[in-house]
This record gives sequence, C-alpha cells and structure tokens, in this order.
Amino acid sequence: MAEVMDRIELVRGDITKMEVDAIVNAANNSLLGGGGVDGAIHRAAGPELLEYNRKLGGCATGDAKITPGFRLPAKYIIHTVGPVWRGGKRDEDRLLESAYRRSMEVAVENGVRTIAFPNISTGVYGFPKERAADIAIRTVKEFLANHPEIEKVYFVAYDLQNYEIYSRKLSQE
Ligand code: AR6
Repeated sequence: MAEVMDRIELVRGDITKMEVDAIVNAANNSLLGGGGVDGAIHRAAGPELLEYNRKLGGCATGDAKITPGFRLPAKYIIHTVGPVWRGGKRDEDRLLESAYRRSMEVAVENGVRTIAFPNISTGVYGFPKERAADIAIRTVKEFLANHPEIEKVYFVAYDLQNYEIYSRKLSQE
C-alpha cells in the first residue's frame, strides 16, 4: 500500500485554487449551486457554469457529472452529490462511498490524472467528519490500487477539524 499512499496528499485551503486536472464539487441534486464549497466553485468558475449545468438535468445522490472548469485553474469540475446525514440508517455510508467512487470513475473516463476532493457531505449535509474521512480514505485507496492512470488525489480540507482528522488518519496508514 506504500505506493498508493504516495499518490494521496492532504492540503489545507480553498479547492478553487487547486491547479489540477479536476476538482470535485460537493453539490446538491439540482447542480444549480448553493452554499459552502459549491458556492465558492460557482463564484470562481463564473456564470458560464450555471448556464452549462441548467442543461444537465441534475444529478442523483451518489453519482457524478463532469463539466468544464471555465474560469478555474482546473480543467474540469466533477460535480457529485453526497448524502444528507439522517442518523446513519438511510444508506448514508454507501452513498458517500459511491460519491467518491463515481467521481473517480468519471475522472478516469475523461483522462484526468490529478484530482482534488473536498470533504464531501461534512458541511451543510452534517455527515460526521471522522466517519466521512474513514470512508473517503478507504474508497480512494481502493480505487488507486486498481487505477494506475490516476497520479495524484488531493484531499483539500478547508476547516481545521477536517484537516486534523485527515492528518492523523493518513499518518497512520
Ligand atoms: N474549498 C474546499 N473546501 C471547502 C470550501 C472551499 N472553498 N468551502 C467549504 N469547504 P459543504 P456538503 C468545505 O457544506 O456538506 C451546498 O449548499 C467545508 O469545510 O460545502 O456536501 C450544496 O449546494 C466542508 O468540510 O457541502 C449542497 O446543498 C466541505 O467543504 C450542500 O451544501 C463540505 O461542506 C452540500 O453539503
């Protein structure tokens, strides 16, 4: 697993600044924008993103859709929809895993080699951060082990709590 861990990096900051092939957006089912990281991405990408997304017909929870990055340094935005946390018995774990996995599948289909993830569902959607980090790290590691075409996955933590959780978990791998 050492080789896989060399392809995972933790970054603290704003995902819209990342110079990667694709950044992932923690969107909602409409794909028409919102608060949190979604709002930041729409502001930084410009109004062309909303215009483009109006034609996509939304996105199911646990699925992902790709768009151009427009005014972002990133070439693409992969919009995924994580689950709203409702106590843990509504398939939340599986849906969060699916959001990460589908994002990486869409990335590979589009030739993406470097990709940055926010901490999906851990803001407005209320998913417990420790639990979300375990799912994110496990799902990314499994995918990387089977997909050498992805060179680098960045976990971009915006809040200090997520940064500390990921620092600890990744150093234990
Ligand atoms: N860069 C990286 N991460 C960020 C940024 C940023 N610029 N801004 C916030 N975060 P959230 P969710 C982190 O609420 O929980 C939206 O309204 C933040 O610290 O953005 O999946 C959508 O439209 C947190 O760790 O997404 C949906 O309606 C993480 O991003 C809903 O929120 C996710 O927090 C989705 O909720």
